[in-house]
Amino acid sequence: MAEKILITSALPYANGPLHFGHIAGAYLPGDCYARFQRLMGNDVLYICGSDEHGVAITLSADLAKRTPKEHVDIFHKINEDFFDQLGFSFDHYSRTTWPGHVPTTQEFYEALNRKGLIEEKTENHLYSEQEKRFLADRYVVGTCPKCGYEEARGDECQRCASSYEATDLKNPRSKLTGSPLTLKPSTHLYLRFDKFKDQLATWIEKKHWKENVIRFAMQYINDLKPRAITRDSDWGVPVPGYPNKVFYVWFDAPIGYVSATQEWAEKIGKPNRWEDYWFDPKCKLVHFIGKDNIPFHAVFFPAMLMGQDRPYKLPDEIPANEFYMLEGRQFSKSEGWYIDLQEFFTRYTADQARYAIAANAPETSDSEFSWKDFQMRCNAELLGKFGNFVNRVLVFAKQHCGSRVPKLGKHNDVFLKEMNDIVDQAERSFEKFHLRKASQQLMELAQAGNAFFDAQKPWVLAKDPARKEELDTVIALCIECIKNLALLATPIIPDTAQKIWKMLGFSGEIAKGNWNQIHSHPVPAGQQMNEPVILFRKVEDAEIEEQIAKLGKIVKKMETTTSLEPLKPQVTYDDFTKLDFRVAQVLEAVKVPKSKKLLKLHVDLGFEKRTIVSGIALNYEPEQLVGKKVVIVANLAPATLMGIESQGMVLAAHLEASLELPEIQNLPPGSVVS
Ligand code: B3M
Ligand code: ZN
Repeated sequence: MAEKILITSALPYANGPLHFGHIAGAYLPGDCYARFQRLMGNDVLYICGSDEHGVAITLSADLAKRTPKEHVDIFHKINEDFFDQLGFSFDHYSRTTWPGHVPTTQEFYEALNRKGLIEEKTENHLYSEQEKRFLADRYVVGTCPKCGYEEARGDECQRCASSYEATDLKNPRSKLTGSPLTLKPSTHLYLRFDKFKDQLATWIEKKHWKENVIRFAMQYINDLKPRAITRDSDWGVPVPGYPNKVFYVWFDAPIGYVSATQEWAEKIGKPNRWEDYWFDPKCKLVHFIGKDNIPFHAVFFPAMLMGQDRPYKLPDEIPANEFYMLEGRQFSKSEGWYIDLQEFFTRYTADQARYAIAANAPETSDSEFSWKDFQMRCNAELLGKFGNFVNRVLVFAKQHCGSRVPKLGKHNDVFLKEMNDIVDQAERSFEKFHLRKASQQLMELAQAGNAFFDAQKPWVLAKDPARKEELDTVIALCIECIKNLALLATPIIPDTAQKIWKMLGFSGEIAKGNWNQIHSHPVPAGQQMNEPVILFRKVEDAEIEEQIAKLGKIVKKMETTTSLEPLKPQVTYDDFTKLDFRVAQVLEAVKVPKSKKLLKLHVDLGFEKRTIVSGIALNYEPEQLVGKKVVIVANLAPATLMGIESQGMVLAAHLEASLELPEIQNLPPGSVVS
């Protein structure tokens, strides 16, 4: 029986162009899954759209001297085009500024309100007279109430690591304009998330989600508090009865999944059809997201759904992926560390990008796009294994069989069985969101085909007319392999799969076919095949070197143009020699609970081991650090950070949000650095 599956990918902010870093986490895995489930004959609805509200958007629009609406119109279009260029198969790509999103968001709120889950509170918030607005914590700087550091952030001091309310900062200022901030009372609506604690815990207990999703969600569930769902702004969904207030973007954005489905239903002329997905307990709801969105999808949105009086369904699966970097650093257009996608698509195809990203998807740990890896995936795998097999078989079949599919004669089942096993394994990989593995299995199948072709030596068989049946059988089996390759390729590299389908002599679209049917029905003997075409072009060393060099240049340019910190006052040599810098090897690294920026490191100094708390968690994952030899200040008086005594300080280079640790390659721990 066909299953009903509602698939969503996180709604990207229409606040800048998307890049491969986004695609690898919440998008490509969602598209491949949707394409796979359609092949399985299921009733799939794949929904996405732009997230167009929130302060970040109003601020960027201001900076760009545009209205928020002009701003989101630009990026909605750019991002939608980008998805098209990559061959995405959304059934609908909506936006949270479409008019129908307003009543749906307001109804969600009204239902929660009717149940007594909304509460009003008046508190002081930081206000900028100059900017005429209240500022969110992350747009505030000031003097740390604990250590007096003057550039402390709104929520956490980067010098002493204490956390506080932004209203506790002394001399608070706007991070963007430097304007002074004052305290001004404002009334906000709070959603009583705390009341959902037990219901959420019982619900999540039965889920077999990735370990990190459950762990992360449970941390939030254990600590649920009422949260403000309104903001003072005129950009967003208006709050009924509260002029000048809009809903907080994370309140309206997930409701965007529902309103996008409603818009889709209107578009197909069946306005109630959205209910068949959202109100059907048997429909499977799958949210593809990046790991930073876990609490919203596994805790807050489910609570909002539980608090409705219509029978909304709760998410069944939340495949959350890790981060995807570019050559070891986060993608950042403002810092020049990015790929110019317009240029990319003049040189490379969507399928090359899709395969390279899928084969290296950040499923269990962070991964990255590197130009060398891209070249290897294109040349060694897509071209060398996959394209080459398809081409050599079809060219051979043209020469020796007049491009007609030969008859399968007597054979032992070894190769057929091997193929079937790989196809079955790939089916399970797609089913379980293991895209990376499915990509590997695609190459395994191509490799098996190559090995079979080589071992059977059809070119020898072709010389002996008495062995015609044997030859036909070998070619027929290779054509079966090509058909199965097209099948496995359909979710990942759909254009290539379609080209193969056509070369095999089929009309129509493979994407509209059925997995089991295609798999179990041999390509009919006698079918006339089409002229073989080359599937992939070789990516030359020179072009890759050019790309890598360009990356370096863009960054160098930006490094000299961004404002660097002014030099500190001069010190004497004696001052300098008071500091004892040493090489320390990281033995262990873990995140400090409740802190976004801190890692607790256990390091070896050669003569002793120490614990050091370091604010590098936004730039390094714990597992990246183990084994690294870094430089520390070894004679700094210990300081307690988040309750942990830090016995030293790790040196790091900073530029705006980027951070890099200098690394020692050869000298042992304990060596003096001076
Ligand atoms: N726009 C955040 C993000 O792109 C947010 C997702 C909304 S999903 C409902 O990371
Ligand atoms: Zn401080």
